[in-house]
Amino acid sequence: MNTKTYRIVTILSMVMGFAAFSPASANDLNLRTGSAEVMDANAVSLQNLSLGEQRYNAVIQLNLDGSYQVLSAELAQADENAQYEVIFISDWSVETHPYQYPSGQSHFSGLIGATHQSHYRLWTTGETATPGIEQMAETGAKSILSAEIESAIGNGDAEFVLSGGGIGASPGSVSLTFEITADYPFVSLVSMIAPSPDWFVGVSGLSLIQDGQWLDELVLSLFAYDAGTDDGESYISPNSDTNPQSTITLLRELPFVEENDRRPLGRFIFRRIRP
Ligand SMILES: [Ca+2]
Ligand SMILES: [Ca+2]
Repeated sequence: MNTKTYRIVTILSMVMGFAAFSPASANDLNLRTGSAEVMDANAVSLQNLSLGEQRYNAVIQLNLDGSYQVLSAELAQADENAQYEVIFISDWSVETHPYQYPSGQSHFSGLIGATHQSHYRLWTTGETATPGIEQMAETGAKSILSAEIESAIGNGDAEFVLSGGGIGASPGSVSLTFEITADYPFVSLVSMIAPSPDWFVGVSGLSLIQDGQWLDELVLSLFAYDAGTDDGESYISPNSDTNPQSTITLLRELPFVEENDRRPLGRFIFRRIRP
């Protein structure tokens, strides 16, 4: 038995919970598997066998005497490229957030973000906002943030700029379709809450690959963040630079948290279109 075959048998034995070389019948197969396909009368193909953090695909021959034989097994890899749609749904209304709600004015600026590697951060709570995040959070403009992302792309930290529409009147929704690759499987995406001093919603460093596979769907509730760059405390506060600049924080007070009730403003739904 060569090393590779030994490793495969060991893997399957661990998954099945059998001693390394015990015979097993089809009825004894107790695998956590994403899907199984009967190849012919004697063989089954098993995809996405879970073993710790890894997933494996295997073809197993089932013998008449109840024994089995591993014909092949390999680490399951995510496809190199994927395409996703992100649907931004805003529930933010006078019903969800009655305190000083800016009726007739409430909207969200155009989506802006990036696909990137794990170490890169477009924004992080507890850190100071970049000039691009400040501009986005205060005015909804994308130019500085786009330039920062282009610079990160030039450095090899990010791959694509994600740029989409906003929500002209909240509640409402908008969607954006984007490409993503296995080398840059993380997404960061933001939108300004408007009107507001420097408040925004978004995600930071979200991986669309889990356990080696592209996710089918991921739903994330959106809460309000303060960019730490403007002092205003209500939706229509006049512009007033925070000096010195503060850090990005999750807003835990009015108008977003009332009597300890912190309701999301909406959600991002990431849906895989292909493969
Ligand atoms: Ca602020
Ligand atoms: Ca400012």
